[in-house]
Amino acid sequence: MERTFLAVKPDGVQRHLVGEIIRRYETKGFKLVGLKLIHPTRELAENHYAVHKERPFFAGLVDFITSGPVVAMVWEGDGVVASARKIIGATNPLTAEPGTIRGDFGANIGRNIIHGSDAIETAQTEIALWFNPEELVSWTPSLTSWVYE
Ligand code: DAT
Ligand code: MG
Repeated sequence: MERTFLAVKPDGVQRHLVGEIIRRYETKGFKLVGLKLIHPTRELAENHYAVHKERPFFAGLVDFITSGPVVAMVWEGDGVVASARKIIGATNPLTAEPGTIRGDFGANIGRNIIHGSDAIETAQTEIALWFNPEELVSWTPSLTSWVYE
């Protein structure tokens, strides 16, 4: 089953958006399989954003993501990678559609509240970076037959 990595960034945690964000993925019908509050090290943050290391905003991005606790999550479901990104919205909250997390709660590209993996392969890499295998839980939600045909 497809899995994605989502992280409520320090701004989302400070602004008490953790519950609201989890609610959106729960009520959508996705399954939570991993969850932890973690204050990321610089090494973890630099690894996570390695693809952006040549970009001018890289240092600021790493400073920001290491500035406080992050809620790291793994969610599972058919098509969850792309769907979770749609629920997040565009990178810049100013252009993100209303109804998306960034569109509803953000006003600045450097404070865009949540991270979501951009592809199935990226998700696998990010899950392995942020979680040990034993931290991921296999379970059967009792609502499955009401969510999936
Ligand atoms: P996304 O988080 O939508 O996948 P990304 O991978 O292109 O976006 O960039 C990672 C993060 O870097 C993004 O969430 C916010 C920050 N960022 C991206 N482009 C930026 C820019 N032009 N100026 C400042 N921060 C930027
Ligand atoms: Mg990205």
